[in-house]
Amino acid sequence: MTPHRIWNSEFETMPRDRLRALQLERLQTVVRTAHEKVPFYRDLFKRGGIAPADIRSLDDIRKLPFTTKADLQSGYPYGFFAVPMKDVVRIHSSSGTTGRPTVVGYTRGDIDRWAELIARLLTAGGVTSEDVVQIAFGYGLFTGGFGLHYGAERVGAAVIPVSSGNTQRQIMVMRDFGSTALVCTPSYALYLAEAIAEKGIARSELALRTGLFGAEPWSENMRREIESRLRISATDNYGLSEVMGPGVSMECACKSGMHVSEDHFIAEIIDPDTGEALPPGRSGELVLTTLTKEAIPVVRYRTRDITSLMEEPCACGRTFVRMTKPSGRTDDMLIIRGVNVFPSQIETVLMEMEETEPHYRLIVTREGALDDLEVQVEVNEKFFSDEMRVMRAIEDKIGAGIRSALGVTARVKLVEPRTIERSEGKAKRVQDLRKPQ
Ligand code: DLL
Repeated sequence: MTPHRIWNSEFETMPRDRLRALQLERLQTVVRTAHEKVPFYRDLFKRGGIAPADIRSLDDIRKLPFTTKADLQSGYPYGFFAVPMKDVVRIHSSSGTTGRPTVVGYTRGDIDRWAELIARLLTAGGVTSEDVVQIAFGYGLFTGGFGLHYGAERVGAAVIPVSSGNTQRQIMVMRDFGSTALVCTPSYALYLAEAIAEKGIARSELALRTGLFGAEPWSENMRREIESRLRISATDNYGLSEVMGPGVSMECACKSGMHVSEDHFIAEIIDPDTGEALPPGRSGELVLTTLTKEAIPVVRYRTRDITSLMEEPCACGRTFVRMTKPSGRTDDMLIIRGVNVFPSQIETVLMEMEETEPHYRLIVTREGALDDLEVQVEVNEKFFSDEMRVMRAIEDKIGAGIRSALGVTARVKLVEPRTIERSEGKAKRVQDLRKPQ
């Protein structure tokens, strides 16, 4: 077996006691800076009865209040900046689908560290200076395109900044420019795989060997589907604009959890209802604190992403904790007749059925006092039939699968192949018509 490639062994394999000492030192600095430079934090700490000098150990982080998305939104646009605009060299923003967008800034040092973190991510996913990296994330206010770009250059790869969309051009570029690594959302990777097959392009015409996917939840079954359709190895990576963008955590070749770059971030898991810290292994809401961000230090940010932390050592040699694939967000969780349902759990069931394609949509409505969940999923061409009876039997089988896995009854509706809208970025699979749109 080839040894695991690590971009920055000094930090990525640092003994945990040294790492913890480094984290404490950096945490103290961040809390001091946030207190000194950002009025919001000064007020927040004051209301919480805490002063920077009270942070004497890493566990003291729990004394600090949380920061929420609503807090960041209240500072729109620059209320959270800890440096003057002359020191800011880049601005990105969240899409603002849930209210006001959050605007994030980066100093030159932040951009430099971001490239370092992305270089770690790409190296963990098997990318080297030999690779031709096709970046099909949007370049723009979204952090995906530019974020991955600078890290790929740092690794020394040949970067193709094709950006998102225009699927036919993506395929042309992939084939003619000899892309060896693909960077995009998992749902777009699947769409590309389908479009490549439809075009009748032989696998031997493509040099693609690896894919680095993130920015949305995807199940293990979805990974298998993408790996077999594109015949590549696929790794996951996680991040969010409020905290930096991509590069917070990434999978290594072991593909068993994403290593959090703990020299730059502290990760905690809390019970989303009580705010209580949860021990390793327990699933809850991820809370992140930045340790090195200059333009916007973020203290105990409630990500709303549901995951758990694994402290066991990893075979790759990295000493950073790993987070499991986020199952979803607290605000994406559907409550169907009292049962908590994450779309990714339904995806897992659907992907186990050979009769269906990995394209689905969930529609939630309310009839009187009762919630109704409709699962629309494309039927595989091979199983498509004009006979109602045959289709009904497949629907019943899927319904039974969902009931036994999630304890919820869903109405399953098979739809014809290629009728569900494909996504070029983050897939929108849920329509909750109970909420005002
Ligand atoms: O999606 C940053 C990013 C870009 C990450 C490219 C990875 C690759 P936002 O648009 O602010 O930033 O969305 C952040 O997306 O809170 C999660 O809910 C979700 N998310 C991101 N990565 C993953 C992942 C970027 N690997 C939000 N698995 C986060 C599951 C993810 N969810």
